[in-house]
Amino acid sequence: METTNGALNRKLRMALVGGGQGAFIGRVHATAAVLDNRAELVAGALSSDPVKAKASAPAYDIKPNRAYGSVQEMIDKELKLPADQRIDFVTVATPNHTHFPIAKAALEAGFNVICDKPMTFDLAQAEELVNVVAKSGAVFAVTHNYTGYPLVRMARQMILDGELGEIQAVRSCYIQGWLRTRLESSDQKQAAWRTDPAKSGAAGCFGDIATHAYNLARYMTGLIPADVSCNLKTFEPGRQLDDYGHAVIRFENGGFGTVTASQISHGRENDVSIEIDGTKGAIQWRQEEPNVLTLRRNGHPHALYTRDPNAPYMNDSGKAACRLPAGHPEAFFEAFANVYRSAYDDIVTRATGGTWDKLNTVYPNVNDGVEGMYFIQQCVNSSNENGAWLPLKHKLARQ
Ligand code: SOE
Repeated sequence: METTNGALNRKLRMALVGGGQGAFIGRVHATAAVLDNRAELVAGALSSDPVKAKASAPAYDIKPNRAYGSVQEMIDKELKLPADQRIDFVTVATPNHTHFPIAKAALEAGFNVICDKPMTFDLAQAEELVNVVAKSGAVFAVTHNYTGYPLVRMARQMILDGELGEIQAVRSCYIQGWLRTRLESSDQKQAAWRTDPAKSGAAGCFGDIATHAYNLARYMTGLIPADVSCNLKTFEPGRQLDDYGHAVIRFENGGFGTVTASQISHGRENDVSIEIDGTKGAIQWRQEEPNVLTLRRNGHPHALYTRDPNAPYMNDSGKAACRLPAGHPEAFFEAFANVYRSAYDDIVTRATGGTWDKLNTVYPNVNDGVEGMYFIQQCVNSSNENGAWLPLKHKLARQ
């Protein structure tokens, strides 16, 4: 088990925004954030409805005096607490259109922020948030949680170490079937806001899950994008936003990538998968079988890498993301917790007066968040221009 944050010698104090009754990802955040005993959930503004916000608190063991009716009330009252009691960070687990105002208010109050994806409602908000983060000096992480899987981190290190040679092609897919029908018309909360342009933003499927697939391709390969051609589609009659799409990406090194996302594929659950082709080898990974990664090289048997922190082939990046020995499956919660604990390292550094590299973080940061919003914007614009090639390299993205 981790020590309680080194020199800080105490648990970090967390506030959750969102996660009230009927929520999904809020509970995931609350579970992952405390998995390593480095943080405790002490406060929350769990719903935009003040009554529901307070009624949801017991489910998280949040005491009534820190179960707030609004984000502003939470910030005001937390700031009035003595420094050794107030929260250290705010987790934003709300629909997309509220990420920016909540994150901005928390950052300006001096709190660190862990924000769900996509980072904001549009690119303009994302670019402004970069400035707010810089001015605040706080830690900011975006929970592109698929970057937290041990074999994803092992593969990323293999690629950065040149084991696959030059990366020439990447195919990143995110295939679901849960919106095959108009679930949103049955008032299902998770479907309702994701399919509402006023809450989701310019894209539906491409905003909700293609952003994960694109972020994973960028995170694992390190390739710098040049431009994108995209076609989005709304198959379900009456739906306002895309529920399917393909994007083709040209990278600066001459490499080629594709991002495919679907919410309408019968029988598919949460099928994130990625295939990466290098000049010395190719890898394949699927989130629904996360403890196995396949490496292929012409003329060699196919190599099946299992998540084994004690295996000689497991590099330091993979090892650091493991909690259990081989054969004891680690998955969604542990990967989510890996994003949190990488962010905790920098939060502890900040709290003990240290400095850290704010751009090349292990966890997705505000610059990665901007890149995600630029991806959405350029894909929607390209699709509206019949698949026109549009620039995809953002000046604030990791280079
Ligand atoms: C629904 O598509 C969803 O909950 C996404 O919003 C999450 O980001 C993804 O991790 C799981 O599926």
